[in-house]
Amino acid sequence: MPTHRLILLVAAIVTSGAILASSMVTAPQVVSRTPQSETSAVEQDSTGKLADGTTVADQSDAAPLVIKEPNSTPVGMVWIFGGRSLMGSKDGKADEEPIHAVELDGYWMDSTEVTNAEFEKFVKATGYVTVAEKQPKREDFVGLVPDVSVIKDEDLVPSSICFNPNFDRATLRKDYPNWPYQVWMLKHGASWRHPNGPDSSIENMPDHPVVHVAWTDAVAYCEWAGKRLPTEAEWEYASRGSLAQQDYPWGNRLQKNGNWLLNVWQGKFPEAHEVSDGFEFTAPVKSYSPNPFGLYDMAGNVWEWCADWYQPTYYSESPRRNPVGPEDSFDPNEPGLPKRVQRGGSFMCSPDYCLGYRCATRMKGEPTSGTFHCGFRCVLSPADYAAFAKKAER
Ligand SMILES: [Ca+2]
Repeated sequence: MPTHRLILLVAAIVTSGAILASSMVTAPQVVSRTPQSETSAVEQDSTGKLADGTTVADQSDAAPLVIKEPNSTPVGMVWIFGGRSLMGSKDGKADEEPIHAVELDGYWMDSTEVTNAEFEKFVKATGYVTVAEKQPKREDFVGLVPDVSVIKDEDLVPSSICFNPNFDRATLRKDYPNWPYQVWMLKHGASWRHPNGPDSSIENMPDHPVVHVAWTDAVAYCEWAGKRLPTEAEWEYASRGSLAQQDYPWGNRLQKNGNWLLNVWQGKFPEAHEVSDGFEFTAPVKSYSPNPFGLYDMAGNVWEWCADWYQPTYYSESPRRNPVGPEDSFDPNEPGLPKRVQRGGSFMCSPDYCLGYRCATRMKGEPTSGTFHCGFRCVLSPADYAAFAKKAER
């Protein structure tokens, strides 16, 4: 995912017709349903045998999983019953392996991505200003780019990342690991209020997912709402909707009767955007059918921030019960830049680009960079319910 900080550098050093600076390009990454029984775990057959060959009875190393919904369902959320599921895939990049079993206690999850209307309510209540709306300082980039002096003064203005439809087609090099920097641009004045730049508005888009929110902005919203960001394991578990090892949140097909089941990119990326699903950018939430858990847009529409730091090898060491991610991050494509996990893909995803809409696909973003195709949704643990309910009375 392009980052605000690096795109500033690219803007400074890329001359017309040139490709990315070699100093930035490192080694390519090798890297509705209610449970049939509220006592049954995900992906187990009628005998209790799980997909990884173990049984429910093996879950004896800790307190019983929280499976049954302990309180009334908060408005706009759905209960994700606890259980066991296989996480990861052998069909994607190396960071999706190894496939491993995780056990999660139940939680509530927003049924949709946080919308512009919801985010506006937060901003009006708190006066919060997002990263994209603030004036960046040159010193903000010390340690993150080799030489902050190359950043142009005119780029040190409130801005965020958008697609550049006028990218230089003659010099596009998809064999470079960071080639997306060639088709993304820092747009001055772009923010959650102006998703496609200062001339755009969300006036008629209250039910679209909010975008141009950095991870830090999403966390601030969650704290205000009395909720939190999902862990990466919670996100994938919820995405799978209790369906074992399917490609997408509802099964293995992207279309039904010729109709698209999600908002993604049709056509060759980034040259041709056919928009045959009807949405060039974001779609209103609930434009497509939910997954078996009752969650909308768990594939496509906008990427969603997760709580975890990103590391490509984390699955080799992930604890089984309620994993929360590594203690710090590492992205081999951009070493030195901290990255948080993003999931679910967006309207910019296509089969020849990122396949981000697969349940198992992992993405990462620098926590203070928002983009025009990334938003978030929240979760709530039973342990936090009382505090949430108190806040909800506001
Ligand atoms: Ca679309």
